[in-house]
Amino acid sequence: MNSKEQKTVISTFEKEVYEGLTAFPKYLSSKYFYDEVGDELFQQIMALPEYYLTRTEYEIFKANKSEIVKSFDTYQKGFDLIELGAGDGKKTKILLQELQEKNYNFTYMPVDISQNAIDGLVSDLDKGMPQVKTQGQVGEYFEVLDRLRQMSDRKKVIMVLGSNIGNLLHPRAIQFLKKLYKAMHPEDLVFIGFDQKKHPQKVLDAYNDKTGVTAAFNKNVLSRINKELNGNFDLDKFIHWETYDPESGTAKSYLVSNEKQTVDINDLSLQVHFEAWESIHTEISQKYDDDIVKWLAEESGLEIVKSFTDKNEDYKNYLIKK
Ligand code: AVJ
Repeated sequence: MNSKEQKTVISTFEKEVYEGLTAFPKYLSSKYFYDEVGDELFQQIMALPEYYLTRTEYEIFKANKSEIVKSFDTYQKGFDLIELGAGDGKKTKILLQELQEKNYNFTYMPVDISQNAIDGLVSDLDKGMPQVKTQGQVGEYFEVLDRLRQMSDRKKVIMVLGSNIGNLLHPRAIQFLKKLYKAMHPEDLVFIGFDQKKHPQKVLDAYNDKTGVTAAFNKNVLSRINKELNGNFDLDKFIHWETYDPESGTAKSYLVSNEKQTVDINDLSLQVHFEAWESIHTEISQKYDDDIVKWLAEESGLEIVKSFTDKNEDYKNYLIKK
């Protein structure tokens, strides 16, 4: 093999798929669930009766919108409202509407890695809420935060909704919060959602819906490997399996091979062998309580100011300062 002729750029996806499927035990990152198909499946998940997270955060915003936006800008001097991983903005619109009605001076800055997602959200807001100043930001979270810190001295309120932090185990969550800390001026705030520990069955049901949408979402990483790396996974030979450990608060998703099989991934020149019932770990969805969130914040140099929750305390949004 001539290395000069083989000078192909290896993408992060290729590298991580190779690493994860040659490791023992096997794993793949949940960030690869999200392509056009995956985004659509996640929209369906958010509408599932079992998936309480989105609905509950929406209810918390509706019930507390006035107090929430007051806590963003106590001195009414104006601020930038930055949302990391903005999605379709349905929940955020409640807060934007409230800020608008109460005449707060703010600019909404949704941040996403996908130009497409940002374009869609910005044009939707320009139509539906033309009075709200919106500046979409495309890029990696921390690259954008860096850019913003250099750009303006305005106060920042950084939102991370949907319990997105739950995809990180505690050490990586602390790394993430430390990076937020570094991007913050002393008066800046973080407004962040953490899904709470609850009846273990309710957690399991949220990630194992009857209609199989979550299973399809989980298997979408295999579809992507088939499409993008020329693989031949047979999706019917893997089952979606969810576990929840009430002690650690960690929900985990797996794809389990239901027979001994070999899969080819041509673009990686890789053959992957599966024993019968061997697993691929694909996602963690961490659940929290006040003590854990307090510990994560303290480890990162941050401090909880207050929190907002629903009547079952299924989900909490924390206002956090430096
Ligand atoms: C978007 C990461 C918060 O873990 O609850 C939903 C993703 N995975 N169903 C979550 C997800 C399966 C979701 N987060």
